[in-house]
Amino acid sequence: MVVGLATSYATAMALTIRESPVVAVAELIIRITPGPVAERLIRLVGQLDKPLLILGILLFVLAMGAVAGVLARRSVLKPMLVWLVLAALGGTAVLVQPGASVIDILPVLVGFVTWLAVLSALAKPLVTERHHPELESRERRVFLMVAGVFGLAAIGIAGAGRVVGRGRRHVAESRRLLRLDGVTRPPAPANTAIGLPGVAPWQTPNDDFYLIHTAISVPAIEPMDWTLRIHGLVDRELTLTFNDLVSRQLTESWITLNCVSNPVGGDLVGNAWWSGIRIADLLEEVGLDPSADCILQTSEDGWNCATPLSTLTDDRNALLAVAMNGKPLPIEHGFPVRTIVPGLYGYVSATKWVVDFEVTRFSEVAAFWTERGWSEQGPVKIASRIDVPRSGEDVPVGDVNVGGLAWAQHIGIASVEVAVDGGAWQPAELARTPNADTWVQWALTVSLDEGEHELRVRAIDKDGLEQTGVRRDVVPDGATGWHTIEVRATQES
Ligand SMILES: Nc1nc2c(c(=O)[nH]1)N[C@H]1C(S)=C(S)[C@@H](COP(=O)(O)O)O[C@H]1N2
Ligand SMILES: [Mo]
Repeated sequence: MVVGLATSYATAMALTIRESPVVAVAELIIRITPGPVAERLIRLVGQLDKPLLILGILLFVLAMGAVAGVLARRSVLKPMLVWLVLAALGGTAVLVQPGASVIDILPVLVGFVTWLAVLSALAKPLVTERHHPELESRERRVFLMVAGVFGLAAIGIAGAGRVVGRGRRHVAESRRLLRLDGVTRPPAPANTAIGLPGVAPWQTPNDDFYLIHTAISVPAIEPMDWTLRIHGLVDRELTLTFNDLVSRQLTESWITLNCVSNPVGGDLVGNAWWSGIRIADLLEEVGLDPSADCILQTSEDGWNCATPLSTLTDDRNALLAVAMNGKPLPIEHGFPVRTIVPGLYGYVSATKWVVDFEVTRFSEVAAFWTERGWSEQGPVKIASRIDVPRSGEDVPVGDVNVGGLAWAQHIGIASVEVAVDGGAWQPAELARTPNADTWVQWALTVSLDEGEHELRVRAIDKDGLEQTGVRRDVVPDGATGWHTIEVRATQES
């Protein structure tokens, strides 16, 4: 049990910026404990509440280890069930943490596999020698010795994990202490809300913002160690430190970020208040060779993408962003600096942990996703989705509120329309947006008779382009098609 806790702790420390699964369980318990109960307990033990909780969990887990050990005398399967239940609890606690990602489950898996392996290694000799009483005391000594060695190894593993992870935790602390002059945190403009419950909020909180990256362990970069080198087809190469960057003119803007892998109706899209430095200004400083047509951006983790120069030099706010929703970038979202280009999918533009800009030509470069069959150019396609009602939901007969979001970045949405059962397109009411680079909430009321109905949505942009109903897959340059849902109108509901 101890060895499994140690490997799981070491994995969490070394690979993620999160605490160990035991701490996640403690946090979950705190979250689900009713207020009055928690208050009474805290009055009882005061400041010791959290250490005692962790100690309690560890004692419980150790007791379960003893139970698994006893069970292992008679059965191979039963102790496995004990480990499985514990791993499921730990896994659940880890995954319900705000901002959790799939990788956070890895420490739990490592601990689970360790439990299985170590218990079977320790218990096997004891099980086979059970019927030879004269051997038992010797076997027992061997068992205790081996268990002791494993125990010491566990302490070593946990310690090593802490040392490896110290850098990561230090970066988290640097981020917490970082003050960025000029970064503001305005509330979402009031008229951006359509006021229909169930529609995703217009401003996406950092913890709910979708995460896409190829890195297993996300880069941990101290702001003071960060540099960006701008080179290639330029007149004057430039290497910027973090202080160089943030001492420049700051630009802030509401921008919606889209993933090319977002299926029709999907949620790999979010809208935030970004603060950063305009890339166009930096490129003016370095001077561009007229033969250049793109920038090959590279992340500290080696991921790269090629972005058309035209989108980095025109009047849109293509940014080297340092803050998201008024806070330094969360580490998983690219701390300390990432790129944000309104109107382009993330895979061709939104480099997190960006450290290198090579001004070059598309014909000269191969980028991570374009080498894997995705399109070289990735402008965001016009899209709309229905958030309310949910597909498959029962709704009352009569008036039903329908609502969702739509976007046509850098052009803007002119109208959104809904059709019931393939009938006439009915115009929805639109909320407002501060600019054309964000999504817009929409809603309307439709009238439904009893029975099954199909609702679909389409958007029309300010250039008059109608969103196509032709269904296309996300590969190679983004999905198309109308988001269509099915609901049942009933008298009872
Ligand atoms: N370093 C790095 N940056 C990256 C990626 C990545 O895999 N590695 N993925 C890109 C993709 S495909 C998208 S959609 C956005 C997602 O940004 P987010 O995770 O902050 O939402 O980041 C982009 N930047
Ligand atoms: Mo993406």
